[in-house]
Amino acid sequence: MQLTEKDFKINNNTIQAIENMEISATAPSNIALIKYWGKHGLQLPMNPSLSFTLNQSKTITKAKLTALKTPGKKVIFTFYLNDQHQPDFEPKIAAFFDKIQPYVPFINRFEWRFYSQNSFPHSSGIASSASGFAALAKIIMSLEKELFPNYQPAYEPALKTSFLARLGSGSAARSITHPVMIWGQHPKLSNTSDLYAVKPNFKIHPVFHHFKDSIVLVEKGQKKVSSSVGHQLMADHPFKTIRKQQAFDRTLKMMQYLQTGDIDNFIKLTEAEALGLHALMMTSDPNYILMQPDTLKIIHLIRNLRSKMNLPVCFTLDAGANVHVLYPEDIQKEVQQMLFENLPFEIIHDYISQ
Ligand code: 2P0
Repeated sequence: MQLTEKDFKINNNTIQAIENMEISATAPSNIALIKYWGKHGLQLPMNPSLSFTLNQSKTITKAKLTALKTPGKKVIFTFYLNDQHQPDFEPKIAAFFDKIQPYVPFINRFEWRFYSQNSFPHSSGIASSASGFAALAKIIMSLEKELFPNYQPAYEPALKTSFLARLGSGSAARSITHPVMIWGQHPKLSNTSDLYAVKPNFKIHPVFHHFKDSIVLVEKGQKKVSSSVGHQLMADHPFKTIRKQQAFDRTLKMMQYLQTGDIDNFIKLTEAEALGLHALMMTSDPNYILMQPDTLKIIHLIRNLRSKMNLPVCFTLDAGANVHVLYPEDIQKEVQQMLFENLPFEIIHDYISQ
């Protein structure tokens, strides 16, 4: 079943009286294998994307709510990261509240204080917007449940969580359930949607169980190009049409490899997709080179390890210089030792849980 935007509008007037409340939520980060790059309208993706949900890298957020006597026009809130007030983060959160208001009209009845923490180091270059907005969406869904205890929507609540999270940050739509998520409507995958991410309807092969993702932090700090700017560059990109078709085809292929445990083709496709993402950035107008010399060194190191020691290890990249090293659990000793001996960078060892 495919849901429409109307389905997410709450249709129930019996609201519980709540004065004060604390709600906490944890949401994982995710790493895309098939990349979301390009969007239109209200956070709608240009193509489907497919991701692994991480386990260690996550955001933990506590919300303290106080009911207002008169609901505000805008949602009133303050955002703290690691107990420090972060006014820089607030415009994006305010825009998120504006976008979700029609679907969760009760949010302006409260004044909110958010206390957020990431399990990964601050400014590590790991996207915190995915886990951050997914955690906020989970909190708002918990509040919806408290306020409307008798409301039983005709869909899994996780779909609305993903729907709301998407309106904060596209990749946040995928930070909802484990181990794999697909966001974006695909004509061959009947339950997929541009509005929310879904957990695909298949079991991943045991070779991918507890699959490792060691994130090598080549570059810490703020992203050089904001994702929103990057996505916009796809609007008039010379390779837009071919890229779209490629992402649709690759999503199906990746699903097949994940199911059959075809790790050789998984490696080939994962790396092609990572390099393709950077190739799109290098060929947009203006263009960007987001890899650093060390990014390339690590890529060569991984490829050497694969060819010389015959180990099924590969890499993927986000829109930045950091490298995600992906490999099965049974070779973790060899790979982690190689990373430790050769790379003078901080590394976060994460994994894909079931
Ligand atoms: C992804 N990235 O699929 C791709 C690959 C980065 C590279 O989604 O503007 O922070 O908030 O919707 O989700 C990063 O973009 O962008 C991203 P917005 P988002 O993970």
